[in-house]
Amino acid sequence: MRMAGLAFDEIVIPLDQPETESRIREHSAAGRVPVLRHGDLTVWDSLAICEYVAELAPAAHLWPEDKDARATARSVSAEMHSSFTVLRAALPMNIRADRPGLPIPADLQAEIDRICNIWRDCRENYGASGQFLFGGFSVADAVYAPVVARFHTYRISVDKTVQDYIDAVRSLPAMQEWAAAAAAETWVLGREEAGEPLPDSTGIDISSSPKPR
Ligand SMILES: N[C@@H](CCC(=O)N[C@@H](CS)C(=O)NCC(=O)O)C(=O)O
Repeated sequence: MRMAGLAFDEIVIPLDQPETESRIREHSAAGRVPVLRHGDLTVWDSLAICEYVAELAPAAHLWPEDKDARATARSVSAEMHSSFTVLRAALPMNIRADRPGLPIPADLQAEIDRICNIWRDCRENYGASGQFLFGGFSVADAVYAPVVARFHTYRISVDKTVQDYIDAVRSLPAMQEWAAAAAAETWVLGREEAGEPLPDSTGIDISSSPKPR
């Protein structure tokens, strides 16, 4: 919505708290965030929200104008939405953390390779007019933004084409605001930051290290 230039109010619901579920259910029976409320309408699930925002703000061209590019953008967005379960579990998104050197088992590397191939193919075939997967910023970039954040947090090794794309996404003011808001949060996410041990480069259980603010 920031990229579309739409004004909105944000209600932040901290995850992994005793009241998290009931607070989310005040807004959506699906029990998951994000949820968009627009007048009497509730739209839930990130991809449905992206589709709705693209319709609300046609001037933002959140889907590519070219039919083939648009179909490819929808395909890679749907693939992100429905796949990469190993990456989601092994590299939890934590935009304020800095965790280089995590071991990368073969199944995780396979998903990383698939994502890099998607980004490279989109950049090479459709991206010439800009810095993003389909040139100008699109829903596909929004959908992959959390993966960009993970690749940076865990310093995943990538080639120049992919690194340039990561840098472009991370340079977006909206992305920097997102990172700054996360850095200012005072709570610690149970699963990702304090719960399950995540080995760092020395193999030490970082869950016993001092918590970030
Ligand atoms: N497919 C959904 C997934 C939503 C989802 O799993 N959201 C998580 C946070 S990323 C959530 O709401 N968790 C609720 C909880 O942890 O209680 C989407 O993309 O909107």
